[in-house]
Amino acid sequence: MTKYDRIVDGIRYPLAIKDEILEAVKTFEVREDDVWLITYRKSGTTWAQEILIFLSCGCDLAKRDKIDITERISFLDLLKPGMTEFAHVTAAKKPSPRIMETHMQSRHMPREIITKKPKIVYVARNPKDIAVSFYYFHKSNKLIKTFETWDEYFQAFYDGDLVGGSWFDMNLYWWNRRNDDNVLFLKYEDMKEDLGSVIVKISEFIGWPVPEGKLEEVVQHCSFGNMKNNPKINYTESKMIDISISPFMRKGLVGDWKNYFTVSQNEAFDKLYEEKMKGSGLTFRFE
Ligand code: PPS
Repeated sequence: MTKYDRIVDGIRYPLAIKDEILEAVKTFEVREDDVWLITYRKSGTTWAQEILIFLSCGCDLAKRDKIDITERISFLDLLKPGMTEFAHVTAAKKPSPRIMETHMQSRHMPREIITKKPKIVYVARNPKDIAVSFYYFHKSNKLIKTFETWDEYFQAFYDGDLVGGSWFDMNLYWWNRRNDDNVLFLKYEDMKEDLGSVIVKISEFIGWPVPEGKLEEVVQHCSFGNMKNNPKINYTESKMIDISISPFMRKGLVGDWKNYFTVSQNEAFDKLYEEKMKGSGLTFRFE
């Protein structure tokens, strides 16, 4: 246990996510018409979230502008200073179709996610870029620990000992469910390469169409540059994130890890990656 977090069933959690919340979330009532966005932190959640919100309002910018993200998205692991009602309680009162979001590992997520078969969009990102993005998130997020050095942080990431637990466990769990009818497994790197195709996939999977001739506009709306400059999306107004330390929308690149991993860290991580991913068939683009 630290000043910020503790371990529950092998997974590190911020202290503010109390045991009773974790217990209540397990029996949270999932609806068949929910859309669930599930990710390991820093995988492109906010990006996919914006695509979902935009699609859900018919890609109408005026309608989108009126939407408050925290109202539209029910984020189960939400922590906000001064929060009076926990996310699962608020979500239970929301009308369908809800857009639900979680970073929880399988052992803590609502059990009905499996039995009710809501639509699940899972976004994965290569772990090296996640490591760097998450490092800056630890620095700027006031509710989680800041590491003194990159080396100290790297070891914790390597050990799967950060808030949210092991990247390998979570990604392999959802990869093994990728062929379920209700699961769409996406990769951040593919979104970077061809965002339009991924948007079409999401749109067809959920059944929220992109109006004829509007795809380019959706791609533009969800581009890194546009999202970085939109205060409704980029967390500049958040009390939880100190953007003077690091902006939430930081670089949005594939391959930034090369500026941080030392040669020996990279070798050690590659070895671990090979062991853990062996036989899974799950691959990532790292540059
Ligand atoms: S969180 O805190 O877990 O919800 O973070 P998450 O949103 O999953 O991930 C944040 C990283 O995603 C990048 N991002 C984008 N990249 C490319 N294009 C777009 N539109 C986009 N939107 C968000 C964001 O910049 C973070 O990555 P890094 O590498 O830190 O820049």
